[in-house]
Amino acid sequence: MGDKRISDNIEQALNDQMNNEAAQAQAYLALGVWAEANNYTGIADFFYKHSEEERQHMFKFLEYINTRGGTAKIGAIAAPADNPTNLKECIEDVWQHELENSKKIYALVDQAMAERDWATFNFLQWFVKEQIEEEALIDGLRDKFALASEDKANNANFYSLDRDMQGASQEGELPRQAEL
Ligand code: OFO
Repeated sequence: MGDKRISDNIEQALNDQMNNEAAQAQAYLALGVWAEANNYTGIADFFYKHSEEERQHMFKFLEYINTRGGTAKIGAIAAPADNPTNLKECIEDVWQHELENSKKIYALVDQAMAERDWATFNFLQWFVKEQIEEEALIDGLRDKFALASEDKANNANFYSLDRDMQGASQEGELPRQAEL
């Protein structure tokens, strides 16, 4: 990979974030298991897929560190937090995970800028954009949960109605003409 073109500090910070992304993957995996055990199979599927995305993020850091002549160091991953007690807590946990991860990415951007390491600064822009998308994704999940459970009495039906409307035809059906 040639001479090292990142500072020791940036290499360390990128490695820390690589392991944070691995921890994110584990956290989503654990929540997927919890959701499946509680019969939320759709949510489990969503979390399992998202765990894979976080693992890909981990690989992006790994590849970048090595490409710049540094060394990716695979560290220990802390065990995921205790299981949530209910779905609301589960979704709020995920929301906090994403907000925290965004902060870590921004701190890395600050560090790259302070060191005038423009290659790393540029590499990190992908993650800045990705966190905007992930926050929007999880915030959308929070909205769906609120619509399905909290906003109004008996509103689970509104959630189903909303899902039905997604992709619904714009063509109205005319009433059958009475057969003469
Ligand atoms: Fe790695 O994107 Fe979420 O946290």
